[in-house]
Amino acid sequence: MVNNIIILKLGGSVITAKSKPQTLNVRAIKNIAKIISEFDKPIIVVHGAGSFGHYFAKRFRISNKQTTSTKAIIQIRESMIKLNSSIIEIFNKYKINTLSFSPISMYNKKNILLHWEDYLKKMLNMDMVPITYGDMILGSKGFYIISGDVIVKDLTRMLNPRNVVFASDIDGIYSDINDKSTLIKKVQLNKRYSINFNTQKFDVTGGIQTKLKQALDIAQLGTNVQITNGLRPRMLMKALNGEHIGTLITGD
Ligand code: IP8
Repeated sequence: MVNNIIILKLGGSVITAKSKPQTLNVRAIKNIAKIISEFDKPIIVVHGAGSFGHYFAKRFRISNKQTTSTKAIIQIRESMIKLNSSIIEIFNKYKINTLSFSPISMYNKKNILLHWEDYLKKMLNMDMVPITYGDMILGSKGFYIISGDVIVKDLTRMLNPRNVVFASDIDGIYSDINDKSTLIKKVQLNKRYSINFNTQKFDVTGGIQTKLKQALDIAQLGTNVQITNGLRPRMLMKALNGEHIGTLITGD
């Protein structure tokens, strides 16, 4: 029996240099690896695509449609494998027991296969850190992009974690991204907010806007979500430990 599971989504804006194709943010990944290596609760990590997968998705004009273009599928998947391996390499240097897998093995169409609940819990019981990522997976008419944010939501439904943390390159959700005094500390379901979203260069899955939508869906499942800054290690550590920092999204 595993309790107190935490799911951490590492946004592409944290782990990659978002405006430079296929470039890692090594420093940020090292800081995060240090935090995870010292963290004492069961944790699952899901990472985004940043300037790896999104760059190629944009180049091949793949967004929310299914595709049968083998060239696009292979190129996008290859870039994600590269990104994931680089992250794992760094995590392993920090002695994290990483166990990484593509969501392609976890999903059947839109659903996570039921036996994965047992797999993941067993891994967590063995002190492993399961790591997966946004990728291209098989749908009914071809391959489609599954965002890490959607994976987090599906894992939440399956595992009922204590807390979900979305680490982004900003402190949380702002009413106006250009005015740092407008950080929204708490977002509650069924309340109205006026939010001005900016668009990011390579993000084909919708950036912070999709994140907020997925976060609201997760809150609806009864799990609190924190959107916080993954480039600020202390802030991230606090969020993982359940402190209210950044934007808290709750169902109550
Ligand atoms: O960055 C997108 O994942 P996200 C995955 O979590 C690909 O939205 C392959 C673009």
